[in-house]
Amino acid sequence: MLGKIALEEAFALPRFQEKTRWWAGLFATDVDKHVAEITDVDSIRLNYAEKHGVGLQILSYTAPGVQDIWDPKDAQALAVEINDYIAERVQAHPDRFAAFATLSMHDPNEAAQELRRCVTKYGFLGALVNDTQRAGVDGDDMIFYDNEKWDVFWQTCTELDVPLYLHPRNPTGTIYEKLWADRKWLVGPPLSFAQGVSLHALGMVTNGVFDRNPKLQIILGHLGEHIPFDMWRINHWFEDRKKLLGLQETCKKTIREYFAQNLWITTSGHFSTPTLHFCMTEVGADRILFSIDYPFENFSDACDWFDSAELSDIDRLKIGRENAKKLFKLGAYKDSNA
Ligand code: GRE
Repeated sequence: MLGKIALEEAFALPRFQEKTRWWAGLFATDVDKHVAEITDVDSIRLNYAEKHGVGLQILSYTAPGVQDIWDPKDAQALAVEINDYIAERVQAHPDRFAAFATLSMHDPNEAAQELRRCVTKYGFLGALVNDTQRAGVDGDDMIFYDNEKWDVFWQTCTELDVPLYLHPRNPTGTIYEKLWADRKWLVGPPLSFAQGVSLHALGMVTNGVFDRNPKLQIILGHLGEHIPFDMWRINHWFEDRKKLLGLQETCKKTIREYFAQNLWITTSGHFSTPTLHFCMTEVGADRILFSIDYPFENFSDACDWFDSAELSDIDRLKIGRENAKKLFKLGAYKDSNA
């Protein structure tokens, strides 16, 4: 399929070669190739896109990124630097690249302001945040965005009418020591990423973020970070037990209604037809968006799979590009109507 849109596509700042190598060493089998791919915002990924029918790539700063920086001033300075950098790269290929804002999430007002700057000045399509923000004197605290303090930020998202992609980051500090240090192979895609993001997303659901901000749109990668598989069980416990015990006060709708009205899932890093079909049943083809997760995954695995997956033409178009066109209110881009 031509003109696919991909929206969990990472880049790194060239000046962070060392950090990029360290992170790549945890996940990539060919570190040099990974570093070259993630630092390129030009011909390497444009060539892959050309070959595999990706029309538009919505780029975002790699994990753990600014969420790893517990000094608020340093975090804000880096976010601004990243946004100014990627704005320039996107402007060089506006029909092929777009961007999500990178945000320091120490302070809801500051995050809202930087999001507003990126959307109004640069035309960014929303923001991507790597789960909780590290904070505190030694980085061992974690800021969640699922409490009322963050409503000012969520109001800005809805006012600007842009979604936020809630992306994973690695467990750190005490949480890493207590839960993951002795089972380090489960850090990342096998388990920790989905656990972190699903906790945060379901925290937003149960703490009333979507009731207070009914227009808010949140995107989850990796076919929903395990939540669709548990939909029946979550719904059963919310509706039949927890709401009778008090959850009703902060969470008026059902989990399925939040998925229909506020949540989106992408295929990033999860190229399985049975799982996609399952998600189409549980979440619906109207809320699923194609994505790759480049360069942690590659274009051919994602695109060859998606282009030949057993799907109706209508569903392939919806998931491959039409849903994203509507969500991001996109104009023409390369092969947008091919
Ligand atoms: C990511 O999307 O950021 C990511 C990593 C490491 C491994 C896999 C992955 O940072 O998808």
